[in-house]
Amino acid sequence: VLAGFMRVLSGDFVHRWPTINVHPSLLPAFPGAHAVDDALAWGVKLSGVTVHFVDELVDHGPIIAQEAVPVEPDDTADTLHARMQRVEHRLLPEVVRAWCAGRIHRDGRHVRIRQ
Ligand code: 4DW
Repeated sequence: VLAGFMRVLSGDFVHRWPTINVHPSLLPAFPGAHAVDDALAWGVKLSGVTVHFVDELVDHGPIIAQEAVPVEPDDTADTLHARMQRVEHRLLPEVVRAWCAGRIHRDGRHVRIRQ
């Protein structure tokens, strides 16, 4: 499980070890290391959090869960990031729990979580 891990893992690694990442945007919008700044600069009214399987590319693997986070008019990177993190701290453990319980099923890019 990656959370703020910035080194790119090889395809060999991530295909051998299913790997999950949390990213502070609604992918495929704003991939990369500066997603919160990029969303603010673009002027979007809604961003969010994505939990996804990691593949050999960056911020590219199949999406497991997403939740929207509003961007407020006076947001700075700090206030928006804090709002994102409150969601990340709930969504990532939820997904990890589902993975450990064998409730996540993947069919290509399509992922389902069984309740
Ligand atoms: C990720 C990875 C690296 C950078 C930005 C985002 C996404 C999460 C991730 C970590 N390791 C991964 C992933 C992924 O999605 N897919 C694979 N492995 N295969 C990034 O920008 N890294 C640069 C360093 C930035 C910095 O230190 O600030 C870099 O040059 O590697």
